[in-house]
Amino acid sequence: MTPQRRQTGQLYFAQQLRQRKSLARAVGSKVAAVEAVTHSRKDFPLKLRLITAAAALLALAGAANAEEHIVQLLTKGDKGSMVFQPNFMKAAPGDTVKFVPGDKTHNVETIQGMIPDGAQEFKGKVGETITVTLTQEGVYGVKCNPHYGLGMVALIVIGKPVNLDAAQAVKQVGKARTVFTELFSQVTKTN
Ligand SMILES: [Cu+2]
Repeated sequence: MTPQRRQTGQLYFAQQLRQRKSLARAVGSKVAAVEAVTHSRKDFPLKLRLITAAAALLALAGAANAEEHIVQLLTKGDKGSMVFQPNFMKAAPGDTVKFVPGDKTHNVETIQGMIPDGAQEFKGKVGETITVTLTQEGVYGVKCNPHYGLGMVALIVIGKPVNLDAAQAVKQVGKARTVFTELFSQVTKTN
């Protein structure tokens, strides 16, 4: 190895060390756990081990922070009939929401125009439990299709309500109009 290459190598490892130290500060003790796993595989090249450790850390950090929320779809709820319970929720990007029908008459689906740009629409079958991961910031308006006109709707706020105006501009059906008016007022009250 020429002196110059050795120096480059030393620089590389100094950089790696700095990166690992800042990563360690950011994620704390998880570094030790991940490194213990990757270092036990001696046949792994060092660079690959570092990359693997960084990827595992990111996955760990994401999984540790994401929460699962449960929403029931009920014929008779605490606050009346044909309801999502709860029908208003604030959550963080990356959180999951599990929609659980109390009986086989309800479904959940996104309402057109009531999800953030870049977010994916979702639609469960009647009686089906579905779990969705909401990553885009904004409000998500959902309905039970058979009971939409009876006001069976819900609003989920992920991070900042960036698409609030667009969602509020969507024309609603029957009792869903009054329910959404109340749900939107909770967004402005709590933000
Ligand atoms: Cu329903």
